[in-house]
Amino acid sequence: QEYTGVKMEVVEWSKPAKEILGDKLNGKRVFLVAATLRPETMYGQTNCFVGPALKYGFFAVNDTDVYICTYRAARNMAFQGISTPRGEVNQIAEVEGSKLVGTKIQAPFAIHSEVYVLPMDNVLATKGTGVVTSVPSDSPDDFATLTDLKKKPEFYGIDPSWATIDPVPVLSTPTYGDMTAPALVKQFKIQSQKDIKQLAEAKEIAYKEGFYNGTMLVGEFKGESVQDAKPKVRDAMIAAGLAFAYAEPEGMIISRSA
Ligand code: ZZB
Repeated sequence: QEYTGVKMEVVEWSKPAKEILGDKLNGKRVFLVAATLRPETMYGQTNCFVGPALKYGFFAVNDTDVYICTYRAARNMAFQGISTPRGEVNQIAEVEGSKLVGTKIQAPFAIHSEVYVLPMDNVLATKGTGVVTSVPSDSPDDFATLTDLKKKPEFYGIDPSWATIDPVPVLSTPTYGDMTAPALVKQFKIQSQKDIKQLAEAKEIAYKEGFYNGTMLVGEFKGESVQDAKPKVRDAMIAAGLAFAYAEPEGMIISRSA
């Protein structure tokens, strides 16, 4: 599975992360790294998700940069030569996802250029980097989770101001218009992020609709088909130093149609 690793630079730490980290990072640039299959939707990021109970490592990937992701992902990156020296994992700190919540980060290519890290129950430790960039216009999981957070901020332990950004139209499909995920969440009567079965079905449809029938509404490739724009957005992000190719080894892939 070929993902795009999206680098989201930390702008301001959450209080708990700041306390834990102290001066461990001395002047390094730190990025949360999200694995996405949909680089063309990055214009519509409204936040980023971590699993509150998952462990995240801080990995020095070279002399200047630190990536935050699961250990498993850091190991894959080391073997893919994304970090140097090749094959070596250099972990400098570890925190629980819940402590990263409330951290402000840069969202590459997004219309809202700075967004917050928020909690999502369904983040899998076994897929991607364990960091998920959230695009509620086109990802049913993201829309359902963001809606949960907006409804019950105290329950999820977040400041309501971290979840105020609404879905941003990114692409349009003939059947669902410019808000594919909200339309599917409604159609499947999805109540929350706990409706895992319906969410999996909605995701499959959102992927297919977007890919085969979608037209870009924003960005450099506005007016082009999603199929054409997808690799172009990815290449532009990589050229800008904001992303990299990240592959998930065979055999570790979790089936998409559960
Ligand atoms: C942004 C995005 C925008 C995504 C969208 C999807 C969609 P899949 O299809 O099951 O392989 N993701 C990545 N890592 C994880 C994880 N560890 N746990 C849970 N979700 C994860 O999943 C790939 C997609 O699932 C990735 O692409 C990421 O969200 C999320 F408009 O990135 B995506 C219809 C989907 N739309």
